[in-house]
Amino acid sequence: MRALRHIALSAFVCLSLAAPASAQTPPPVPAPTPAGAAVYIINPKDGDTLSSPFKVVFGLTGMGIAPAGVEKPNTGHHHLLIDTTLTADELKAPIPSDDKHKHFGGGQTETMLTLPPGQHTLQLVLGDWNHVPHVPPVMSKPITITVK
Ligand SMILES: [Cu+2]
Repeated sequence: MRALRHIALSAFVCLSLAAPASAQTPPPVPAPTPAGAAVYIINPKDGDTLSSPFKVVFGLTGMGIAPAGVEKPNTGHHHLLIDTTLTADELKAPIPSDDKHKHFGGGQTETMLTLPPGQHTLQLVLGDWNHVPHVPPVMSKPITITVK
């Protein structure tokens, strides 16, 4: 009886040690969106024709700006999508970082952009401290501009 109890205990300890640490770390929980939150592009305007470099000004109401890495309720940082959009699956994960997905993790509210001549779309998406869009996502209406 005593030996059996010892074996059972050993088996339990082994199983506990075998569990990888990552399995115990829950995935990042996306931050909830407060009612009335909206993000929008102040400049340029939809349909504008301009030359590079040009300034893009970000607008946000109903929420605050916090730098990336700072977890604070009802805040986030801007992301500019250039000639792309986020799929339903992508909206549940950290926003990629490349030429089409620009992060403003320092809390910036404007940027200078240089784009090749032609038509382009711009869209803003707010991401939480972990770069994950809020639930529901706070996204601007996409605008189309023409670069001379
Ligand atoms: Cu980000």
